[in-house]
Amino acid sequence: MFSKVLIANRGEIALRIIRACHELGIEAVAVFSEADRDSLHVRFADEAVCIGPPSVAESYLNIPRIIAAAEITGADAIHPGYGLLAENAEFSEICDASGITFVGPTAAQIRAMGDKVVARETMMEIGVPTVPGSEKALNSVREALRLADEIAYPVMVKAAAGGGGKGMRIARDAGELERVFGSTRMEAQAAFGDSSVYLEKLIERPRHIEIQVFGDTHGRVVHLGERDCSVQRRHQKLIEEAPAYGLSPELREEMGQAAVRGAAGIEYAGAGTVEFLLDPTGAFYFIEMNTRIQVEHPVTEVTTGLDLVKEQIRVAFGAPLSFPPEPASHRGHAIEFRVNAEDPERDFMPAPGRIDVFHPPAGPGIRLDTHVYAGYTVPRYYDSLLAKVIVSAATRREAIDRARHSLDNFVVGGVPTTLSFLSRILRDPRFVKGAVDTSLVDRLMSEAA
Ligand code: MV4
Repeated sequence: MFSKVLIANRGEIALRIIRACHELGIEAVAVFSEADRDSLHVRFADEAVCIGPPSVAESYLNIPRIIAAAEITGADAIHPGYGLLAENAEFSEICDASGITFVGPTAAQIRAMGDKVVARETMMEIGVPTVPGSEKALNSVREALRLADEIAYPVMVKAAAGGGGKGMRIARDAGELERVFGSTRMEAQAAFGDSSVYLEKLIERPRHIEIQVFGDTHGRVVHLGERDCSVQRRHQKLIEEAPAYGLSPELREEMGQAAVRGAAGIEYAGAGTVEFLLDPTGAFYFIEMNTRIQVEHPVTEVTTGLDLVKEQIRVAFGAPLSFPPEPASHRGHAIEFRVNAEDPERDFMPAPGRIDVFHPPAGPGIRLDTHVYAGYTVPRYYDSLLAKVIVSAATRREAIDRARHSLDNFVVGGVPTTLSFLSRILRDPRFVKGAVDTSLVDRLMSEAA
């Protein structure tokens, strides 16, 4: 096994990875910016290296500094966590060239899934259902108009380099498509330095269902079930759960097998997530594949009993998957709530500052992934995630009850948080019934509090 792993991240996920290293008997090296000196990931690591000023560009995205930190401390591998450098193909390549194992996919796999047109093409070839639309990037408005007539309006214009909701627009008729085509192209050029766009049929009122997949370097690929991440606001997930409510065992298995085909088709090793849109008729379509550990991985850990971060490290070392060849067994229901330092009264504006009181919930069926403590100051330079509360119980109904008590008894003083908004969702009859789709949060927001 590796003897030392560097964690190129911060916050709760850095702590999560440090714990996984320690359980595997591996020393953990933290890197930190000048704004993170007092962070727990620095305190809990075996060694810590300051890599620069607060801005991410100068610290957590500063590849030469991170590689230097790994070389100075003699780390065998780098775990990127999520966000930051996790899906940066160049970083994966540079780790390789430096003789450091990147805990994640190859640069080629990151590139193939990062370009959404290539990802679509790849999945179509493998036989994974994709949304009706482009087979390649569109070269002109005329081409777009012709294709839209073929698949029928409404359609979506999406940036090939986009993803996660960035760089996409709806067109309900030809006039709108003519306008939207040019603006999406310009926006894509400005945001990603790549103006390629493609077309998809608009799937209305979809659920966001994603499948956790895992591969090893010995040719085995499995899926570990699905997560429903439909409760989102402006493409920020607020609540994620496993299993997805109301899926038939047949549909669940069909989606799982499609995801495995996709991952196996690109010889994927490590943790990955295949995202699907599930329409109200029960048809599902591939939209994206994420080649990293995700924020919401704990709900899958809780329902399968597996440790996905330890598994990532083992697989990166070259070990075969540690779990038996039978399909993963699942127990009960898990729901994750993201608690952010944001003000729901002010359009969810990030609200950094000093946390003077911090009383998180605890007890049976409650897991807390956090880097926050009383006296901690949330820096203004990074995302505003304070904690993930993961509740579990035998049934969805009991998990919801447990969540209500947990969130109501979670006291955070000093900064506004999204706790009250999460509580509101938990009491919404549509959520409780399991009638979740991607429009729930907007409808809740437009209704009086
Ligand atoms: C779509 C769609 C409808 N039709 N594509 C948003 C994030 C990105 N991963 C893909 N997204 C969407 N793609 C087609 N062809 C609707 C969304 C979408 C969405 C998807 C999942 C969860 C929440 C969402 C909220 C708005 C739009």
